[in-house]
Amino acid sequence: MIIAASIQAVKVDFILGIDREQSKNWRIIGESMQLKQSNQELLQIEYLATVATGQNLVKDDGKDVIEGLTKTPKSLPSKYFYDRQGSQLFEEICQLPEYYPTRTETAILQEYAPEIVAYTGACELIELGSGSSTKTRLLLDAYYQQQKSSKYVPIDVSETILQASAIELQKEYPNLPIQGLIGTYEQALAYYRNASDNTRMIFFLGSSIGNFSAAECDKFLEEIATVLKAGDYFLLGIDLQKPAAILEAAYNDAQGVTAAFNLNMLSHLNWRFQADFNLDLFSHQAIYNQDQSQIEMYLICQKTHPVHLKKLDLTVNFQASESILTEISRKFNLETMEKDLESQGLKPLKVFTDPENLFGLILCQLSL
Ligand code: AVI
Repeated sequence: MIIAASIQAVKVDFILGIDREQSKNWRIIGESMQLKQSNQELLQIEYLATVATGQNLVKDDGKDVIEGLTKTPKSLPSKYFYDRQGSQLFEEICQLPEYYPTRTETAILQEYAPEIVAYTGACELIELGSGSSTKTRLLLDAYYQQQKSSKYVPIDVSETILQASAIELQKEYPNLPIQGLIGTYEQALAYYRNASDNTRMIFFLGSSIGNFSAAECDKFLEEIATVLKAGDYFLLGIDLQKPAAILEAAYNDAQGVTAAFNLNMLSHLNWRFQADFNLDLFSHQAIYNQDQSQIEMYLICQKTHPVHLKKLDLTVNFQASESILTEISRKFNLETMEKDLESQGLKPLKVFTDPENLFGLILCQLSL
């Protein structure tokens, strides 16, 4: 959903259950935080909030949980994977032998980052869903070496990860201005609607776009095209269609990290909404839906029982074998995605892939 209200960066006191105590290395300056003893001109962390309400949209009121758990079949929004533990588990998933997307995209960036710089020239780099910014370093290195980056803007909902990676990055790239923004993609895009004279490249890596439904994906690309000005760039990472066996192995790893990641969503709901999910009564399942070209992750209930979510004043009855859909991860066809981008005015300039065509990176430019 795209937020119509205008967005500005403001200080808020509580996000995702993490309180300001954890930010004792930070001091509040006006509407943002800057790291003590850091080069204060160069590193800044801000929270995105709606101007109209002053409300932070990362910390929502759980309406989406009520909606998902009271309909048939049940589902939960995948954003609830990412509390502190969930973000940590996702970092572990990225290192798994079966989970090829991260290392394949990294290899593509290793090989082609200098070519991407050659296409775009100097620009402001805006990363949606930056996480620990690991792969980003390959791009930053290439831009930095050629003195082509004017600024790096990592955007993530996780305050802890954003702070930690921004501090690290500032040490590694001491002359690079970094403006970390804590918030959702929607907030970030609304914030970036303001025109800027600088050339910008928004990048969205890791095939996170695969976690959007087809309709959300169209809306997202439309919004990207609205936010950019003619001549700006968009770099998109997408996981490509491939045999079900490879995909199902990637989402059912032998060490059970993906299972822990999926189940952690219930722990997250437990602390956030004072719920009493018993994790032993649910199991992880990931299947490839060939017709929809998407991995579907479920939590399967093992025994009929009620669950109470105190903060939401909600009791939900679960039947044995009943499933909760927690995530879709769509797998794309490169040509179809190029057409979709083009139809939004985002003209594909170059497609980068690996030798096995597992993963693709598409560099686009908003039509002049
Ligand atoms: C974040 N996103 C792109 C991951 C994916 O592959 O869809 C999330 C994930 N879920 C299970 N493993 C990884």
